This record gives sequence, structure tokens and C-alpha cells, in this order.
Amino acid sequence: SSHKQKLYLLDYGAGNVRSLVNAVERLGYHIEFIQTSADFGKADKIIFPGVGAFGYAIQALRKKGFMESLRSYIASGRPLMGICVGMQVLFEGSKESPEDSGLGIFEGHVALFNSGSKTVPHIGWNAAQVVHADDSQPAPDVADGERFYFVHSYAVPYTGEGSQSQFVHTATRYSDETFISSVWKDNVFATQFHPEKSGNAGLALLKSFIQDDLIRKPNQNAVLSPCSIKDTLSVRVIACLDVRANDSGDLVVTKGDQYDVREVNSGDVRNLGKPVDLAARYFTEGADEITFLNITSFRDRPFADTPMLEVLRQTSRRVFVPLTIGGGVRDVAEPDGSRIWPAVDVAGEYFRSGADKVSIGSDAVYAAERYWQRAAAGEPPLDGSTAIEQIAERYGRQAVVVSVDPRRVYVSSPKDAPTHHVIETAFPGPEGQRYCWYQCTVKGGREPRDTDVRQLVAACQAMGAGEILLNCMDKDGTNSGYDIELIKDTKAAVSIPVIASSGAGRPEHFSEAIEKTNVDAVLAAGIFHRREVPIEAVKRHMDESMEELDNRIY
Ligand code: 1PR
Repeated sequence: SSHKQKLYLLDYGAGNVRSLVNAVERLGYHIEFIQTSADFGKADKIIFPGVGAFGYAIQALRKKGFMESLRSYIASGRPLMGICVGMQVLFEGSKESPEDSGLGIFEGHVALFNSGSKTVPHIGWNAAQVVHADDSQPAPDVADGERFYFVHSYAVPYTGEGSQSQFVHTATRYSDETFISSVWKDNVFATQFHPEKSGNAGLALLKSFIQDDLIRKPNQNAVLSPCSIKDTLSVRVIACLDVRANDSGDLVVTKGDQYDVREVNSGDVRNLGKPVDLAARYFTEGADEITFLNITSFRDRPFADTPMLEVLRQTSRRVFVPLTIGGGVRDVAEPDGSRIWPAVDVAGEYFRSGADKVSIGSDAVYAAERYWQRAAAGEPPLDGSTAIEQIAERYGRQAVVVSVDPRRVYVSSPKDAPTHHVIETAFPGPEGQRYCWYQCTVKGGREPRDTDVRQLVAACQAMGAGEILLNCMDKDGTNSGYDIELIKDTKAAVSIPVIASSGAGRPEHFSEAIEKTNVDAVLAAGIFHRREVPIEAVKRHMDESMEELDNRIY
């Protein structure tokens, strides 16, 4: 029937809803936005998205008068699907913002993961385990063992007891904690994970919400205990596309060799394909995430015409896993001097065009330098002025990646670099030096700075970065494996996720990094572009070697 062709999406200014719109449209349905309380009257099925902070969401909902509208919509029995913070808001409150109360549809409070024992935020693909047994009616399509994409620092702990046994649909384990990954009661279904970013499994789940009448019958009690649920978080495999304008001005995917992207003979920019098509190919082949790094800056035209925005729009219509965009995230002046876009607005344009995260390179190094200068001067090191702080505050920490471009500086003794964190290396320098430190660079590796990687990542975590993308200039494009010493050293300095990058040449390099450093995600570029190793082969190898590792432990 014709009314089924339409789905309503709650629009209250909560971060990136572009990917949800794209996912629903991909399924053949049309999205209509709910922008005022009056719009609730015509809606017969609502998706309630949420990105960013709990307090920000509640205040935005209140400002629009949506708290009451949501309550009466839910009471009317019409279906609602909440996502991420859109699920959290259905609970009574959150540790993230104790002064703001939630809708209280479900009993319980949202709590912060314990980062003493694991990486926080919880980012990546983890399974949602259905906790009750009843297949006598249509249920949300959460296939057994299927993994979904999570990105969050807060969650509601799963006990399976009390009222929880009546409303928890799935639970998920992350290291030492089990939390509620979806709820389902009467006409309300909600997920902590992002179906719109969870590939085909996520699209299937959205489809079941749209097409079926998902009304949960009472007395379907939870039967699984928290400790019977296994942690199934996998290490993410990320395909990275360095993008730049070629000499005729078109955006092409390129790839450097230790950051040099010109062909040795012709001097032309190495051209490895079209950004949108290549990203779509990697999605089909099973990439868990896609990262674009725009390694040129387009300052010759108004920011709103930046070709990268169109690349993001087109990619997000075809790719249903998280998209990161880096390069040029800083305060940007219009070429005619008419205005300056603060970095947080530059990021906002990228999010509206379909990006889920922005990655910050050079600007993060300058910000970290100011952080340590203030600390040394006895001033509060944070003043809210940096891009990292502002983007994290507005869009959530999970939306801010810091991209590091380090290179080794060899020394004969730690005394030769007294202000830096020096490690003893198993791979001595050209003059047999047995020590090195990792120097940060800016401007795509062209300018070295007096800041080491440890200093950078510690400051960035304090400013609110959600993740570290750890490149390595010495290893980039060499196919010789990741710099294990660098990754280990960086992991030890932060509790946020670290993505290993630069140097992958064979499937074994990925598992080596995971086994030796416990890294959270692995990224590669060249071997995927040149079709030397398929993504699927990498994932199969990782699964096999993880199984082997498990067998060795137990
Ligand atoms: O400083 O915020 O404008 O960001 C610029 C961004 O562009 C940074 O993230 C920086 O890493 C990136 N970048 C700048 N110049 C280059 C270059 O290559 N000339 N690319 C560059 C960095 C490294 C990775 C690469 C991995 C894996 N390239 O992106 O994908 O090393 O490669 P591999 O698997 O082939 O070894 P800002």
C-alpha cells in the first residue's frame, strides 16, 4: 500500500542523518522529516536517530518540544525505532549528563564503559545476541552471530533481571562488560549499534522494521545470563584512499611511496582510479570502514564547492559502512576573503555530506604543541579553542580521528634526545644507532616538528580525540609490514582506539600487528588498490590466526 512507501525520520539536529536517509532510500522507501510537533500526527512509523552526546540530544529534543510528542507517539502504539543515542534517550538517564532525564520508557541508566581494562570508545563490529527465545512472531532481523557496527563510550549494563527481562532483545559483550545492544517492547524497538552503517546485516534489520509489524508480545522473558555471552568484537579492516587533484584538476585516488605520489619516470601524479567507484568496490569486498585522505587542498574555490563534498555525497549513497574524511580539517578562509569557516563548520559540512568521522593531521600537531606549552607555563592545558575540542563537543568524540604522520629519528643514546620519548629498537639506524624516537610532521610529512608521537597522542586524547590513525612515513608504501615498535609504544600511551597504518604487504602483516600490539584496527592502501591482496583474504587470514591464538590460550 502507498503509505508503506514513506518512513518518518525525527530531525532534531542530531549529527549525521545522511547515512540513514541513504540506507532507507536504498531499500526503496522515501524519507519524510519530522520537524515540528505537529508532524508527529501524520507519522505511522518513525526512526529516531541519535549521534553525539546524551545531554546535547535531550536539550535539542526539549527545545523543539519533542519530549512530549515522543511520549504520546509511543503511547499511541505506532512503531518507533531508536538508534544509538536514540536508544539511550528512551532510558531514565545517563552518567554522561546526570542533570538531563531521559524519556524513561525503559527502566535503567546509561553508564560509561570502564577504560581501565579496555579501549574506550567501543568501536567496531560485534555480534548482538538475542536473549529470549520465541520465533512465533515477526521479530527484528538480528541474524544469529551477525555483527553490527558499534561506536559508543556509554551503554546500559545488561543483567537480564527485573524489568530488563521484559524489554531486552539483544545483549553484547565487550571485554569484561555485557551491555544491552537492542531493546524491544510493544511498539518500540531500538539499537545501540548503527544499522545504517552495518552493511547488509544492517540493511536487512532496517528492512524488517519497515516491512513487518514488530509488536513484541508480553511474557517473552530473557533467558540468557550476562556471562553466557561472548565477546565477538573483531579487529576492523580499513581501506584507505589517498585522494588528490591530478594535473587536470580531477580527483583521483593516488598512493605514495614514503609519501611521494609522483611517478618516477613521468613525474605525473600516480592515478589508481576514481574515488567513488573504488570505495564502492571496497564496500562490496567487505571493508569494515573506508577512509578518504584528501592530500591536496583546494583553496582556489569556495569551500562549499570543494569536490570532496560531492565525492562524499556519492559514496555515502553506495557505501553502508563508516566513512572517514581527512585533509584540510582546520579553520578555512574563503579564497575571496569573504569569510572564515571555523574547523567545526568544515567538519559539519563533511558530516552533512555523508562522512561519519573527520580526521585531523597538521592542526592536531599545532594544538598538541600549544597544549604542552600551556601545561609547562602552569596554565590549564585545555581552553576549548581547538578543532578537536569543538568537534568532539558538538558531534561526539567518536567523530574525531587524529591522523599521525611520524618518522623515525635515530639516536645513539636516549641522552641525545632528552625531551623526547626514546625507545630501544630492534632495527638499528643507518649508522647502527640502537635508539630512536618518533617525530611528528605536518603538511603531509613535509615539515618535521619538535613533538614526538607520545606527546601528540596523549594531548589529543585529553582534548577529546576518539581514535588515532597511526601512519608511519618510513613504512608507507613499502609492503614490508607495519612498524610494530611504533604501534606498541602508541598503544601504551592512550586508552582510545589505535588504527595501524603504513606498510601492509601480506595477510600475515595484519595478524602480526594484532598479535604483537593488540591494535584495534588495521588499515592498508596500496595492496588493495593494486589488487595484490583482496580484503576478503585479509579477513579470512585474520579469523584463522585469531582462532589459533584462542586455541593456544585455552
Ligand atoms: O594535515 O589535516 O590536512 O591532513 C592531511 C592528511 O593527508 C594526513 O592524514 C596525512 O596522513 C595525509 N597525507 C598527506 N600527504 C600524504 C602523502 O602521501 N603525500 N598521505 C598523505 C598519507 C599515508 C596513509 C596511507 C598508509 C597506508 N598516506 O594514508 O594510506 O600509509 O599505505 P600503504 O598500505 O600503501 O603502506 P591535514
